[in-house]
Amino acid sequence: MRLLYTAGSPFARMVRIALLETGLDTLVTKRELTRAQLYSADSEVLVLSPIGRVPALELDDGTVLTESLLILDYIDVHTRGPKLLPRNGSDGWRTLAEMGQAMGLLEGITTWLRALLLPEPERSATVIARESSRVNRAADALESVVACGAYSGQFNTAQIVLGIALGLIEPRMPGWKWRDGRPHLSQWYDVIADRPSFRATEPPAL
Ligand SMILES: N[C@@H](CCC(=O)N[C@@H](CS)C(=O)NCC(=O)O)C(=O)O
Repeated sequence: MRLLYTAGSPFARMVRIALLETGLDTLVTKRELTRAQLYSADSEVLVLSPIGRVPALELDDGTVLTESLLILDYIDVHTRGPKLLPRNGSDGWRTLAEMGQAMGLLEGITTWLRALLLPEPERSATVIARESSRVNRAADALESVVACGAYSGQFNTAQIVLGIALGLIEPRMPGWKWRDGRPHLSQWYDVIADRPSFRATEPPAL
C-alpha cells in the first residue's frame, strides 16, 4: 500500500496516526508531498484521483481510497487489535457521536484558517466571523463534556480527531488562545499529544 500525504494535513494525520496505532503502518509505503507539490498542476495525487487531495491510499490491487474517514474504515476492518471506530453500537454509539463533534471542530478550524491565509483583499470577514464563532462555541461545549468524562476510555478515532483538531491551533493560529478558560480540554490535549503516534506526526509550523 502507498499513502500520499503532506506533513501539515490534519486529515492525512488522522490516517497516519491510525496506521501507527494499529501497527498497519509497517505495511504502507509513505510518499510525503510538499504543499507546493500538492497544489501543483502536475501533482502526483492527480494521477490517483481527480479530486487531488490528501490523504490518498493506493491499495496493492490499484484501488485508490480517498477521504480520511473512509480510509479509517478500511484500517479498522484490517486491524487485528481493538477497533478504533466501533460501528455496531456496542459503545452506545458514543464514538460516532463524539467523532462528529470533533470533526465539526476540525472542519471549523480548517475553514477559519483557510480564510485567514487568503491575501487581504480576498479575505471574507463574514466567513472569519462565522467560523471563529463556530469553533469557540464547539470548544466551550467540548470543555464541558471532557470535564464530565467524554473522549476517554479505550483509545478511538474520536480521540484522534479531537487531538488533531486541537493540535492544529498552536502551530497554525497561535493568536487563538483556545486554552484560556478551558482547563479540562487543555489538560486532555496535553495527555493525548504525548502519545508516540501524535509526537511522530506533529504538524510543522507554517
Ligand atoms: N474531506 C477530505 C479533506 C481532505 C483535504 O482537504 N485535504 C487537503 C489537505 S489538508 C488537500 O489535499 N488540499 C489540496 C487541495 O484542496 O487542492 C478528507 O477528509 O480527507
